[in-house]
Amino acid sequence: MSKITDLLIGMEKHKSIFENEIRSLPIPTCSDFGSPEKPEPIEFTATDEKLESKDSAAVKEAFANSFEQEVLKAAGTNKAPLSGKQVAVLFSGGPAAGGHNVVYGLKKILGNSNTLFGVKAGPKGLIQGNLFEITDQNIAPIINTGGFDFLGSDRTKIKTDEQFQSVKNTCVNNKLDAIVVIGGDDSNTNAAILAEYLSKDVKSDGSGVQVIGVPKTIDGDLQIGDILPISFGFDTATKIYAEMVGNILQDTPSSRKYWHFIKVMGRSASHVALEVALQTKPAVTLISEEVAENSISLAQIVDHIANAVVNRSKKGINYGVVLIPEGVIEFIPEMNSLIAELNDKVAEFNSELSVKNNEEKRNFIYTKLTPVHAQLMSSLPDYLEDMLLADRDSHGNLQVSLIPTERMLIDMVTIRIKELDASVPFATLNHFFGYEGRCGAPTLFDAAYCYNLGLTAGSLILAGKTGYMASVADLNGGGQPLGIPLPGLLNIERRQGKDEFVIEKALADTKSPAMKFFTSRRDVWAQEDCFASPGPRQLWGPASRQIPMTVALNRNYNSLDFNIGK
Ligand code: FBP
Repeated sequence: MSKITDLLIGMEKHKSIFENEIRSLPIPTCSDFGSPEKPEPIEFTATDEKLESKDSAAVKEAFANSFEQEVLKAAGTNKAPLSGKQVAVLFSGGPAAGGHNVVYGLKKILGNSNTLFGVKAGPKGLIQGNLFEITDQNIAPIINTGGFDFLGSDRTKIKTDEQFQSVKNTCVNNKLDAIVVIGGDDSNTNAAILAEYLSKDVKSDGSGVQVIGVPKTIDGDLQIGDILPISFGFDTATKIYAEMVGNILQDTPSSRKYWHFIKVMGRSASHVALEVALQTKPAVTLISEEVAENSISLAQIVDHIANAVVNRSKKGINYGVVLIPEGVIEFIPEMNSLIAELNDKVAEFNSELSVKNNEEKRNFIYTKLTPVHAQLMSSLPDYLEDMLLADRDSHGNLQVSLIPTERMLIDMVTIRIKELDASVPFATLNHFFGYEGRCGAPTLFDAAYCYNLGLTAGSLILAGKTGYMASVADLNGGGQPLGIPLPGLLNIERRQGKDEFVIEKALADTKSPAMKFFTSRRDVWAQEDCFASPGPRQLWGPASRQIPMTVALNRNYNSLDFNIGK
C-alpha cells in the first residue's frame, strides 16, 4: 500500500507515467536541418510564389520597411548564422497543443551562442517587460507536453502608441534582437505590425528588432493552400473532439434515447466541425460557410434538423448526433447583419453599457438598433441576447464560445418537431467540446510540426529575416520549411467601426475536396448509422502518423500520413 501511495505522490506536478514517457518520444525532424540530434540553422532563398492581397498597394505604403511578397524556402545549411542574438518568444491568444515544442525547437536551433527569453503571459507580458531567460533545464520538462503553461498567454492587442512604445522599451531594456510571436490570425497581424514598427531606430546604431510569427490556432483558420497546410493545434484538438464524439455516437444506439447536440470549438470557420464529422460520421453536421453561402435562415436550419430527427424516427432510430460549429450564429444571414450592427453599437456605447445590468442593456440597445434588428434581437431568448451583448475581446471579436447555440437549437427544434409530428420522441442533451481539446498532449503530428516550426522560426532569425511567418509544407513528403512574408497576407477589414490591416481568416471552402466528399456522404449518414469511433489519439503504432483528413483531401496527398523525418 505505502509503495503505491509513494508512487502516486511521485506523479504529482506533471510526472504521470504518460507524461514521463512522452518527454522522451523521438520527434521527427525535416531533413533540411541535418541530423535530428543536432539540427543546424538553414539559409533561405526566394521561391517563385508571390503573395498578392487585394489591398497590396495600401499595405506596401503602410509597411514601407518590411514589405515583402516572396515566399522563402530552405536553401541548405546556413554557414554563417548570426550569433550573440537575444531572442524573446511569446504565446498569444488561445492555447493550442504543441506550443511547448515550438519553444523547444527555437532553443535547440539558437543553441548556446544565442539567448532565448520567454515572455510571460502573452502580449501583455511583452508590454510590461515580463521576461526570463530560458535554460536547457527549463526546456526538458516541457518537451512534447500540451498547453501553454510554460509561459502563459493572453489576448491583448498591441494597438495604442503607448503600448508600441512600451514594447520598444522592453526591447531596449532587454537588449532584444528578435521577437517570436506564436499566435493565430490576429496575433500574426500584430506580428506584422510590430515587424514594421520595430524595423529601425530601436537600438543605438539605428537598427531594428526582427519579428517572426508562428501559425497557431486549433480553429485551423490560419492556412494558406500548399504553403501553410494547417495551423498547429488543429490536429490534436480535432482528434480529442473526434474521440469524444465517437464515444457519444457509440452510446446513442446503446441507450437508444438521446439526441446529442454537440457544439465544437472554432470561433469562425467550420474546419473543426468538418474534420470531426469526417472522422466520426454523425447524422447531422452544420457547416457555417454553407449557411452563409446559401443564405440559409435560422428557421431553415431548424427545419433541416427537425426533418432529420423525424425521418430517422420513422425508421425506429430515435437518437443521433448533431454537430454544430461554434461560430455558426455569425454566419446565419439575419444574425450576421444583427451582430455587425451590434459590434458597432457595443463599441460606440461601451461606457453606457458597462454600467447597466443585463435587462437594462437589452432595453438600451433596442433603442439604438435599426427597427428590423431590434425586432430580431427581442425575439431571441434572453440568454442569447445577453451573450450577444457581452464584452468583445480586445480584437473586437464577439466571444462566440460563450454563446449557447446548441441550447438555442434544441429549444427551436423541439418546437418544430411538435409541429411536424408530435409523436416523435425527442430527448436531448447538449455539449460544448472546446477547452477540452486545446491543451491535451500534442499528437505526434503536432509535436513534430511544432518542433520543426520552432527550428524554422529560429533559422529565419539567424538568417536576419523579419516580418515572416514560419511554415512547414509538404507534410505528406519529408516536410519543407518555409518563410511566408506577413505583409503579403494583409488585407483591410472593418473592425470595431474602423478599417484595419488584418490577416483574413481562412474559412472552409465549400468547393474544396474535403467539403465535396462530406456533401457526397452526409445524406447516407443522416439516414442510417454509419458512424465511426476513431478512439484516443495514438503516439506510437500504426495510427500515430495520421494527419487531419481535411488536410489530406484538400492537399491531394496520397495517404493519411505525415512523413516528416522519414
Ligand atoms: P485562437 O484563435 O487565439 O487560437 O483561439 C481560438 C479559440 O480556441 C476559439 O476556438 C474560441 O472561440 C476562443 O479561442 C475562445 O477564447 P477564450 O480562450 O478567450 O475563451
